[in-house]
Amino acid sequence: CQNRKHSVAVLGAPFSKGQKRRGVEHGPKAMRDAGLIERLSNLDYPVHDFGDLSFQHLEKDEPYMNVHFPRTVGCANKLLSGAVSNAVGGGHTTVVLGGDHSLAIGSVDGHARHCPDLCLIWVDAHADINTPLTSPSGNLHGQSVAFMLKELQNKMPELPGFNWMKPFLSAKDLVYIGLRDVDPGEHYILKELGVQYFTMRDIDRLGIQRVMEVTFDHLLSRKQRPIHLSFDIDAMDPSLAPATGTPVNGGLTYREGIWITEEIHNTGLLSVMDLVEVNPALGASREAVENTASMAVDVIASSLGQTREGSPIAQTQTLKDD
Ligand code: NNH
Ligand code: MN
Ligand code: MN
Ligand code: MN
Repeated sequence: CQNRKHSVAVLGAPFSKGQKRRGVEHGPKAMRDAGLIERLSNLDYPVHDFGDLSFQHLEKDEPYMNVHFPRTVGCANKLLSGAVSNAVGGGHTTVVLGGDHSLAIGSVDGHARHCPDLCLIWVDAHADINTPLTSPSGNLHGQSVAFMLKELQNKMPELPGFNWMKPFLSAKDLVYIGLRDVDPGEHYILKELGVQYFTMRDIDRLGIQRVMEVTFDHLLSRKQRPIHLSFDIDAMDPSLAPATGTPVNGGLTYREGIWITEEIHNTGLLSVMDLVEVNPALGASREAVENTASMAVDVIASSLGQTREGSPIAQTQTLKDD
């Protein structure tokens, strides 16, 4: 798992069975239509678009306890884990386009296979740390982190579709940013495990600059390590990203969102990122969908080095030729 990456891989994960609303499987197309690949091509490394994965459709997938589509979600994540592992192994900074947030299970798992010392930054209105027993909805996109954490191993029932993976992450290697809708069971787990998290209230109090300083202090002060950024578009304020399944008022401003991603880029340690929960079927208008997709593209481009002060690289040639 080397730190120096010279290219970007884009992987589409058109997957929606981690929740019950239709349309989030069209997220990858919406972000591509919003000019993602062109925007990344303007940065200073080659971009490889590996297209979209095709996930198996399982005919019979009865709920297990209150959990919906366990085999379908488990099977899709197994495939995604392999794909992410290959992309990281190929030396690419990898971008996974969702799809719903249950795909982070496979994405972070595949990343961890190559980089076992990774740390995870989860930018979201939600903590996605319910277990199958605490989940109020039965949706696996609200449980992704619980599958990763070693500390929750004995709290997790054996779910059909998930026997290919084992928990691989410690609670101390995880930081949340943007929380504002946390279920009671999740709140209990966060406190019990002593997870570092920053709610929107913490951001109001400390400012986003200080929040990022404390985040990196927590994750990177002992050693430099690869970063996995899992960015749920619903972390952003619904005025900026309305086309998503579970919008919550009072989210990140545009400048807070971009500050987070610029600071992550500036560490030089970003290894894999997910951009999830863009749902083109849920915008009230075409404009609402386009705004959401465009916000997502800005988040990705900024994570990969697009700056607000511009870059000399694109200009140099023209100036020299004069
Ligand atoms: N916490 C709720 C649940 O477990 C909602 C999760 N929804 C999300 N998470 N969009 O990011 O179902
Ligand atoms: Mn989420
Ligand atoms: Mn969310
Ligand atoms: Mn750069």
